[in-house]
Amino acid sequence: MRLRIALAEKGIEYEYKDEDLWNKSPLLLQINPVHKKIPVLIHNGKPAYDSLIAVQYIDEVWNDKAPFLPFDSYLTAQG
Ligand SMILES: N[C@@H](CCC(=O)N[C@@H](CS)C(=O)NCC(=O)O)C(=O)O
Repeated sequence: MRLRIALAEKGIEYEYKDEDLWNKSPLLLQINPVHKKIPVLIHNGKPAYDSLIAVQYIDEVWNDKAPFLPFDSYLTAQG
């Protein structure tokens, strides 16, 4: 949900793929071979995983829209 909200907030169109966590797809195993977890954001053919890191990635790449996070590194580190 975290990624879907972030993508919606930025107005980004995307393709959503459901994942059966009891029978993980070859795509998931290929793009997140260490953790094998969702969500994974694939952008320009490259994966970003862990939802918080992917949200930060979205915020930085689509930086023409209102930011989610403060630009002050100290504030960001404080969460
Ligand atoms: N901290 C990670 C947690 C990811 C996570 O635990 N995902 C769960 C689903 S919500 C998962 O893929 N579970 C499958 C498994 O552990 O094999 C994030 O926020 O992305």
